[in-house]
Amino acid sequence: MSSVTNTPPKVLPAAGDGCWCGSGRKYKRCHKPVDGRVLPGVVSPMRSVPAHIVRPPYAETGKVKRAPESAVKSPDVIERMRVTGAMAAEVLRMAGEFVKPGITTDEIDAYVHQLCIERDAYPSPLNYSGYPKSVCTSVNEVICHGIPDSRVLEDGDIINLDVTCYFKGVHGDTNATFAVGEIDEESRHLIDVTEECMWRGIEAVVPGRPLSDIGKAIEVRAKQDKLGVVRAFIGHGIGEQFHTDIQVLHYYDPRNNMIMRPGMTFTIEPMITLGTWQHRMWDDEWTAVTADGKRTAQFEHTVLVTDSGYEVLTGGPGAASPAAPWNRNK
Ligand code: HM4
Ligand code: CO
Ligand code: CO
Repeated sequence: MSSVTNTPPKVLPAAGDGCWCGSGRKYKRCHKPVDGRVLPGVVSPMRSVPAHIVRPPYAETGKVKRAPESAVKSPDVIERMRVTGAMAAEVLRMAGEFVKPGITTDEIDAYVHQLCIERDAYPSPLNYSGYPKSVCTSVNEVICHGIPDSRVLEDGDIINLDVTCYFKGVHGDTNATFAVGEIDEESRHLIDVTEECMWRGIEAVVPGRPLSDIGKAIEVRAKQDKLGVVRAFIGHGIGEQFHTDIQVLHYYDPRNNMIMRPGMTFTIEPMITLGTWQHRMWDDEWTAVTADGKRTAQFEHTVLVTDSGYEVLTGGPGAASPAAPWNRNK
């Protein structure tokens, strides 16, 4: 283990030689950059949040201590979650409008950070388990939790922005995938089907039914187009804590059998791929990429189970809706 390192040397090995990292694998099968894949850039220092903004408990230490939290929320918590959810939706919409070729993902982070603090909200990702930035920016084959850095967006990239705000003591979590300039047909189709998968999942939210209905609906739609469904990252309960113990799988598993009850709040956030569902983790321990390097897209909403179905808490103006194209002829 003494030779294991995270920092590449100045002189890199030949393709067939042992990797510099000490893994024992050949360099070309380990850390050799692959043409067309996303390269990590430089991560700027952590941004500060003005003292008057109320912080979640992990903000100072980076340590997430899970507290007991009821799955069914009180009317007061639900009302606060509507406010915070609408705020997160607005920040996501504005951040999406900011996306264009030539900007860096760090500039997107600076913008999202500013949009949150000017609304007196704390950007939930910041220092959550030590996450160093205020938004997740996941480009091309990055599945989720991409860290904003000095990488410049290129015409033809796709980018997911995952925004979570903490305001009035509750979190609102929503994400969407955006085109950078002109994108190819296959990427456009991936984005459109992924958004539809999210809505199929949301429409499966019915009180008295098991959570597994959500994953079933998503998986069925993805399979129609031979697309992959990522398994390692799942939707989650949300409320006074960013992630609570409700698990929302995006594929069918009969063991995901918790019954949906009015007042429950959770996210639905399918990650859909052009190839494999399997992932690899970068050395930063955050950035998850597809194992085959093919593109992936994601959409997310925070939803409330109601007496008759669902309410999207992160809807707001600009969000897609069940009136979207795939539902128009129903
Ligand atoms: S951390 N986004 N997401 N996502 N975490 C910074 C930005 C982040 C997550 C996350 C989806 C599902 C679950 C989780 C989670 C613990 C185990 C600490 C509660 O971190 O469940 O975190
Ligand atoms: Co999110
Ligand atoms: Co989430």
